[in-house]
Parts: sequence; structure tokens; C-alpha cells
Amino acid sequence: RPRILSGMQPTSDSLHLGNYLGALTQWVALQEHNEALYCVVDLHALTVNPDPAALRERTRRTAAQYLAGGVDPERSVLFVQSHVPEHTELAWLLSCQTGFGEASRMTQFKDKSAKQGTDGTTVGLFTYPVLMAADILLYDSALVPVGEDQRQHLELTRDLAERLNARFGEGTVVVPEAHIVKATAKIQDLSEPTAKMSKSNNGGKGVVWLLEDPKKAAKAIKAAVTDADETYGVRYDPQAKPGISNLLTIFSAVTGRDVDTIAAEYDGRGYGYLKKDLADAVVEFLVPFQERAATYLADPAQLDKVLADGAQRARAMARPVLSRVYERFGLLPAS
Ligand code: AQP
Repeated sequence: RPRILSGMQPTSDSLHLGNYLGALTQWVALQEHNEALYCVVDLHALTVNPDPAALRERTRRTAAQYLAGGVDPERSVLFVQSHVPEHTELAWLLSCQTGFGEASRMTQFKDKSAKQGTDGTTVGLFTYPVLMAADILLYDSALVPVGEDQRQHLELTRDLAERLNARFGEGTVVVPEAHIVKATAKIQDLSEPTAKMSKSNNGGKGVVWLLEDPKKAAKAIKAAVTDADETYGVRYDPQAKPGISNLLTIFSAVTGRDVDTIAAEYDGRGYGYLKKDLADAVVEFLVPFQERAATYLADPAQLDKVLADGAQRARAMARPVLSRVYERFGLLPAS
């Protein structure tokens, strides 16, 4: 069975609808027929210098949301990145194979460092994609389900994997593929539909948080920016109608109904009807999701047990891969 790996950063109290539709739903689908590993990438979150107590809390909250979204810890390996030290060990080897210029070209680094300035930007933010490559290559992962914003990092991972195989011999690492489901790969911000919905965007006004009061989510949907083009109407056209198209994408993803069918149903009726029914559909999804998350969060000891078990299984998979790569690099075995 092919190996799958993916993760999210515990950088906010709640994941958002973009994380859910772009990544988490794919994770759940893929765990059916693959050997899946899903981690909370807490080491990545250190790049934003979080408050320690908040990081601890958010790590558990993120894991609880994976479970609430349907990640099954019996079938998938659910763990916390820092519990498997092999991630950082492999990252060092990869950082010695990554060009400075190559890392400098990562658009996410360029965007985030431009906002933070030279002194506010850490070396950790710069090497973030190298650690991400280590996360993936450490498990011989074949497939990596992510949203569109991670495509460039995946390309870097593939380049590194090919470089290692060329330099140290075929089979040093597995070259992974990105798994990006086009329909939901980029959920846009509701108040700014040309920008992606993001944990760190726009004061959160156009973000649907999975753990927020569903009434607030409904309000954000009803206040969504729609399009001021002359061709008033409901149709899927991301170029001309980014706001409406984004609402249709979300509607389709949460109800499982086809985008064009939904568009036809609301065309000619005014945007208010579409927004109201979408708000209801999202609330209908959020309420049971939040109940499930609350159950997992009510028993942190049990949650920690699930994560400890996952870490043990992940380490057992990581060790032989790391030993193989160490050996190929010419590092002398300890015994
Ligand atoms: N808007 C989105 N639409 C579809 N997929 C998305 N993802 C994120 N935003 C969208 C996917 O969710 C996963 C989360 O990865 P992450 O925790 O590393 O966070 P990120 O990519 O940095 O996402 P955020 O939430 O938008 O945070 P910031 O504000 O820090 O950029 C990934 O698979 C991502 O593709």
C-alpha cells in the first residue's frame, strides 16, 4: 500500500474551512486504501515564535480536529512531529543538499519574510521547506495531499529527492507526488475572494473557523463579498466571479452536490438566497464537527495516549529510512 504523509501547523486555536476542504477531507478519503501518516507539525509552528502554553494547547486542538474530521487512528498513524526526532535529523542532511538560491526562491518565504523584515525573519522560516521535505522523505511517502499553496514546496521536495538519488544512488529516497484536488485546492477568503483563506489573513474576517461559534460562521458567509460585475447571476466562473465561485465551491464541498447543479438552482434568484442556504449547510456541518472535537478535547490524557501510540508507530517506520540515508551519505554507523 502506498504511503501517504501530510500535516498542518498548530498555529491557531482552530483550523479553517480551507484547511478542512483542501487537506483534511482528502486525508480521510486517502486513509481508506493507503498507509497514511498524519502529523501535527509543531516544529514548523516554531517559526512564528509561539507562546509555549498556546503551542501546547493548539497542538492538542489540532489533533482533536483531525480526529473530528474523520482521521481514524487505528487505520492512520496520527502523531506529533516533535515526538519523532528523526524529522530534524533528516532535515539537516537535506539542508546540506539545498541551494541557498533555491530556498530563497520559495514564494511563501518571500511573502512572509517581506512582511516580517530581515531582523524579524528567522533562519527557521527560511529552512521551513527543507524540514517539510524531511517530513515527507522520512517515510518513503509516495503521495502528499495538500492545498495549492504547498505545490512549490512539494516541487522542492521532489527536486531534493531526485538529487539524492542521483548523487547517492537510486533508492536512497522515494520521489513523492503531490495530491492536489483541483476543486477544493484553494478556498478563498470570504471578504477578499482573490486571496486564499488563511490562518494569518485579514484579521480573520473572511475566515470560517471550524471551532468558532457556528453563528459567527453563518454571519461571515452572509457578509461574503460578492461580485460587482454587470452580469449579475450565479455561475461558476472564478475569473469573472471569484466571490460567487468560491461560495459555490464551498457549497458543493460541504453538501457533496455538483457545482453546476447548485448554480442553476440559484441563478436568477439573487445572492442572498445562496448565502443563506450555504450558511445553513455550513452550520449543519460545523455543529457535529464541534461536538466530536469537544469529546476528544475533554479527555486530554486519552488524546495524548493516541498521539504517543502514533509516535511509536511513526518512529518504527522512520528509523530504517533514516539509517538507509545516513549510510548512503557515508556517515559511519554507531555500532
Ligand atoms: N485556503 C485554502 N484552501 C485549500 N487548502 C488550504 N490549505 C491552507 N489554506 C488553504 C491547506 O491546509 C494545509 C494546512 O497547512 P499548514 O497548517 O501548514 O498551513 P498553511 O499552508 O500555512 O495554511 P494557512 O492556514 O493558510 O496558514 P498561513 O496563514 O500561515 O498561511 C495545507 O495542506 C494547505 O495546503
